[in-house]
Amino acid sequence: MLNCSILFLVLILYCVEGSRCPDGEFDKWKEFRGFCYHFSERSATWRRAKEACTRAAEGSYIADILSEEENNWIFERLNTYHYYEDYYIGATDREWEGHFVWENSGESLDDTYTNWNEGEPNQHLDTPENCAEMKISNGKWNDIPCDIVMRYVCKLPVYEK
Ligand SMILES: [Ca+2]
Ligand SMILES: [Ca+2]
Repeated sequence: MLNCSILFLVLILYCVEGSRCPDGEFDKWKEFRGFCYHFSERSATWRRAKEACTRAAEGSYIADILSEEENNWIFERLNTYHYYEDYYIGATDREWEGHFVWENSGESLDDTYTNWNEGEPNQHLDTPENCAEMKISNGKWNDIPCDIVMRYVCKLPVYEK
């Protein structure tokens, strides 16, 4: 009987755990380690992506990526969608060239975590490359012009809904 009680409790906890991310219009929220992530189906400039993330749910923002585990999880998710398109993340150096910060916190990437692709960030076009994307090919990051239109990742703390 005790075993049945424990099983029941586990089932309840599983159901509660499984419903902590928003659903509805933004139906691709997925939970990982205390945060929900939305992988957009629409494409937008970086600024529009940032605004869309803010609108998507109360407390959500264009995603920062703070650890290798988080980066790997997001990269794996992107691969499962088979979109063949890179995704904006929340890093920008539009305020101070060469100094990338996370849009939501203002924290320097140098103080948190970085996963730049080889040779990036390189600011290599005439148009400034002041926004960051995750490359769907390898999960690494690249700086690109903020006006390019692409998909994006939003992030939402589970307990701040
Ligand atoms: Ca730049
Ligand atoms: Ca670049």
